[in-house]
Amino acid sequence: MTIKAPDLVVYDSDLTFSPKYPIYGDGITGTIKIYNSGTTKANSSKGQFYLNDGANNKIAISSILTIPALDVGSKYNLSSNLNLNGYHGHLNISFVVDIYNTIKEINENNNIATQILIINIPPIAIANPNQTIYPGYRAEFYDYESHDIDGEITKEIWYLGNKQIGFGNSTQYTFIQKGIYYVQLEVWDDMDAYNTTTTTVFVTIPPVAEAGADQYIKSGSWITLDGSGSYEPNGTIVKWSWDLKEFGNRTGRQISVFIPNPGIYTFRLIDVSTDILE
Ligand SMILES: [Ca+2]
Ligand SMILES: [Ca+2]
Ligand SMILES: [Ca+2]
Repeated sequence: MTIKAPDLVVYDSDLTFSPKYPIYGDGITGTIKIYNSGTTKANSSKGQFYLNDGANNKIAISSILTIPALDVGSKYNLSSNLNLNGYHGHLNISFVVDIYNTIKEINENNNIATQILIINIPPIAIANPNQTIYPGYRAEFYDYESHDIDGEITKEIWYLGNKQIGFGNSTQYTFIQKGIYYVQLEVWDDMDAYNTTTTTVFVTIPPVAEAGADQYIKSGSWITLDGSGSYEPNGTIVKWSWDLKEFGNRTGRQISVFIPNPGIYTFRLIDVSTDILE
């Protein structure tokens, strides 16, 4: 004797998600195919998507959805936004058809489909700090602290400009021309999500130190040293460092030194630095 009844059926393999490999924060749509494999028409019924948490609780992640009446042998594609805000990692998602059991079916045990959905958190790219070099010098780049909280960094790509690309944890590049260069680090995780960051290279002409002309003074008087003639092609000099031998080291654009005794004194302006050059 053939039982005359409908049979709503869903299959695990028909439960799909879009996007297929979502990253955290994406809107996610669930889709399920619902069949009537019974021998009579199925009346309209209700279905819902659930998240099965680790403690065996079913958390509703869609509204209650209406499935229209289905003729024998027909199927219905049902899609819904899934409310998965705050969840990530491997998620066990189910769809249940005829949730209120308003339809008496040939088989009541084939009304749930389950799939694993993985929501990936993208990696964070962190490169070395900005740096300043002179033309013709080599800048070095490091993947300082890039990380992926739910997986691993699997690939690092450096975009150095001029179509030059580097790979791996560190790379280097020689900059010939002065200018400002933006080097991009792109890091990928084991779920094929990526993140980028930029580190800047300032390629600057070195400042020129000018200590001023030789001076002749009487012993027992003050001499003024003036570094004002120093210049910096790309910026402003903010620090002047003097080596005054037995009179010590001093800093300042203009400094005065008391010379007690006759003699020849060589004072050197050993370094000038700008607001951009460390
Ligand atoms: Ca069924
Ligand atoms: Ca039922
Ligand atoms: Ca990840």
